[in-house]
This record gives sequence, structure tokens and C-alpha cells, in this order.
Amino acid sequence: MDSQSKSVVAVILGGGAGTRLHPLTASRSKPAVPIAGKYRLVDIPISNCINSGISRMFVLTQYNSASLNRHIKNTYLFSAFSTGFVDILAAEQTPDNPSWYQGTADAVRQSLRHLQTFDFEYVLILSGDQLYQMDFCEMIDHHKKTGADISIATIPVPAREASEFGILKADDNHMITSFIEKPKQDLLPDWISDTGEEMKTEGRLYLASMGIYVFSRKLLFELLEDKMKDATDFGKQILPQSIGTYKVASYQYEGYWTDIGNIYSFYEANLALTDALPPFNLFDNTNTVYTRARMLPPAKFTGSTLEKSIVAEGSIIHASNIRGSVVGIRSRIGEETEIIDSYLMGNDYYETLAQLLANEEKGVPAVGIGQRCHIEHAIIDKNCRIGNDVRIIGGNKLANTEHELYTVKDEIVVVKKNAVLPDGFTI
Ligand code: ADQ
Ligand code: ADP
Repeated sequence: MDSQSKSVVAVILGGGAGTRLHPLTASRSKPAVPIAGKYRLVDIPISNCINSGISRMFVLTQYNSASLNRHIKNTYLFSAFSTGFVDILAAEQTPDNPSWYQGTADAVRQSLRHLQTFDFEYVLILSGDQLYQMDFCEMIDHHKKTGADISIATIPVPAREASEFGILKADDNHMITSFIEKPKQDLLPDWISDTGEEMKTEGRLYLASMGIYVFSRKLLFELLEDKMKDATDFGKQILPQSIGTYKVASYQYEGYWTDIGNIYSFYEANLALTDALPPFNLFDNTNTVYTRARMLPPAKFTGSTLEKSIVAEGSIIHASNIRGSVVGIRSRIGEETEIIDSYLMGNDYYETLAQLLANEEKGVPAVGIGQRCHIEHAIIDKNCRIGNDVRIIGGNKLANTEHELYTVKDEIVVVKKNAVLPDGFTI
């Protein structure tokens, strides 16, 4: 570890109530949501930190879940010779604070008493629901070089996306002169920036905050505990109120970055991994994406045609056709089944032969997907039991629906974790 990364502690905002990712967050906290067939959301910021040499991390989450604890405990085992750790700080009631995290700044404020015992100069604040690969050392270098008190990572975005983000303007020395959280479309003309020739030709005229911040230690404590002690949010209060008083720098990033905070963007980001040259590269010698090492056997196929798909290890596939899909660990798919443009998260376990026979007698489908099914434009959460001849077809103007076994959001059918769909079930 170089001295630069030694001076940094990372705080990963693991998520509020997680309502935008419902029903994937019904039984687990947001950082534990499985992505790309074998990882979890929290693996992305943690891997970026590790690849940047930052090995002290706190994950703040609104509620603790068994799966998140197990995942972190089993995955991020730093050696006895390292000072590295990943600690989960779940919102907790204390005698002087009876409430949950009220927002991002409040979450960080409540974590300060855990941070203060460590030796560091900078706090790197990250979102837990973004897909990107970034070298944070470059951002911290920029923070130091510009003499900033606060730095915000920024990315040029087009007008149609600008209302979803904090939008800012910076001067020639990269200092932010104004900031507005999620401006309405009619305000946008006032917020155009000079983002450079290449970005301009792509129509990316607005500088958006990526929700990635560097704070100098002293200032973060001062703001959260004293000067802005009532502020609950970075985007709504701390950042706009800091501009003009403190040196707030913009660190412009132009690589791939996407926010995966809702079902639609989650689905899109997962399926984009099946592209020939995906913008988020899992096949990289240097930027490893870490996750739990599961020691699973290789995937096994019989009679399947695969096109533009990712299949994770431990899967047993008899499907006739898998296209444009991500198939997660330990997936089991029966004969003559078709999987199109879907994300199957896979399973946490295999059933024994005895369990399979016992369930068959009771008429309960096995874990996985049965025979002659057609699954299209869907997300299938973990450990689902989908019988034979089941048809799940999303898209096509399907209305939003909340059902005991599934949810339809933005035309994507999400089958809930552990759901049992009997033979012939149709959505
Ligand atoms: P949003 O993502 O809309 O905008 P917010 O909902 O505050 O802002 O979430 C930021 C991150 O913090 C997310 O990872 C979220 O899951 C997490 N989070 C939210 N509430 C939390 C809580 N109570 N406890 C723990 N974690 C929590 C922000 C900025 C914008 C910026 C976008 C970029 O406010 O200015 O443009 O991020 O995505
Ligand atoms: P999720 O991925 O949805 O967050 P968890 O992390 O809670 O799920 O579950 C993963 C672990 O739970 C696996 O390692 C697996 O060993 C175990 N597990 C879950 N359900 C079962 C089950 N029915 N039988 C055996 N093991 C299970």
C-alpha cells in the first residue's frame, strides 16, 4: 500500500430503505443484491477501493441482513499483515439517537464515532449502487493538487438524464461555482457546462455529480458535528451549502459509470454485460472484481444453443435456447426451455436426490426452472422453483403489478426470491 491510500478511509453508502429496488430488497439489504450472476452490489465499490490500494472500508446500511454479513465475512479476509477491513455499520439505536439514518449525511454522521479512532486524512464517500471501474488515487491526487476541501467526481450527461442527478458548474480551475440537486427540465438551459469537444458532440452538456466525494477529515467532522449538524443529505444540503464557503473541486471522469438504483437500470446494467465489448469489463487482468470464492464446479450443458449470454459456474443447463441473458450460479434449467433477455440470479444450494424425489411426490417443482418454459424480459431472484410449461413474458406494455409471487415494474417481470411457480403458470 502506498502512503497515499494509507491516508484514506472509504465509507460506502449501502442504501436507504431500498424501495426503488423492491422486491429484490424485500429480504436482504441493498448491498447484498446479487449482480452479474455471481457478485453482489457491494463488491463493486469494495473492488474499486482494493484496486486503488484503499483497504479500510465501512459499509453503511439501513438494516443489517444475514446475507450481507455472511458475504462480507467470507469474502474480504485481509491477512494478519494488513490493516485492511470491511466493516458493516447498520443503523443502530443509541441512547442519544433513537432513529434510523435520516439520509446520506446523517448516515455518515452516525458513523463518525467509529471512524474517529483511525488514522487518516481523507474520507472517500461512495454510493453502493453504481457500476463503474475507477482509480480513486487519481481523484485524491486531484483533490490534493487543487487544494480542495471537498471534491466531487463528475461526469458529463445529456439533458434527458440531467434531472436525475446533482448538476453543477465549475470554473477553469475545476472549482465548483454552483450546484443544484436534481433540477427540473425547464431549469436546464442555465446549467450547461463546457464539458469538452468530444462530450459536446455526444450531447453530454451537463456536469453531473456521481455521488462520489472526497472530504478532508477535519472539515467532514466540523460540518457534520457542528456547522451543518442538522443537515441530513449531501446532495440536498451539505454540498450546495458548502459552495462559496469552501473549496469544492470537480473531478471530471469520462469512463463508463452507471447508477443502478432502480429495477430498470439494474436490469439494463446486468444485460449489458452480455455485449461483445461490454463497457463494464469483467474480463480484466488488473481491475479484478472481487467476490466470494465459492469453489463451484464448471457449468454443464446438454443440447443448448447459447447466444450473447453469460453463464455462471455450478450451473446445469438443458435449456434449448439462451439468448441475451445472464444466468447466475448453480442455475438449473430443464429441457426445451427458452430464456430470452433475462437475468436469472441462480441458487444458493443444490437439492439432494432425496429432496428432489420427495418434492416431486408432493408436486413441488425443483429449485431452478423446469421443462418447456419460456422466460423473456424478466429477473428471476434466487432459489425460485419454477415448474414445467411456465410462461413469463415481460415487455409489451405490461402494466405495473404487485403479486404475491412477482412484481412487474417498467415492463420487467421480477419473480421474488424463493417463489414457487406451479406447472403451467403464466405471467
Ligand atoms: P441519489 O442516488 O438519488 O443521488 P441518495 O438517494 O441520497 O441519492 O443515495 C446516494 C447513495 O446513498 C445511494 O447509494 C443510496 O443507496 C445510499 N443511501 C441513501 N440513503 C441512505 C441511508 N439512509 N443510509 C445509507 N445509505 C443511504 C445522489 C446525489 C446526486 C448524484 C447521484 C449520483 O445526491 O447529487 O448525482 O447520487 O448517483
Ligand atoms: P441471498 O443471496 O439471497 O442474499 P443468502 O446469502 O441468505 O441469500 O443465502 C446464501 C447461503 O445460504 C448459501 O451459501 C447457502 O449455503 C445457504 N442456503 C440458503 N438457503 C438454503 C437452503 N434452503 N438449503 C441449504 N442452504 C441454503
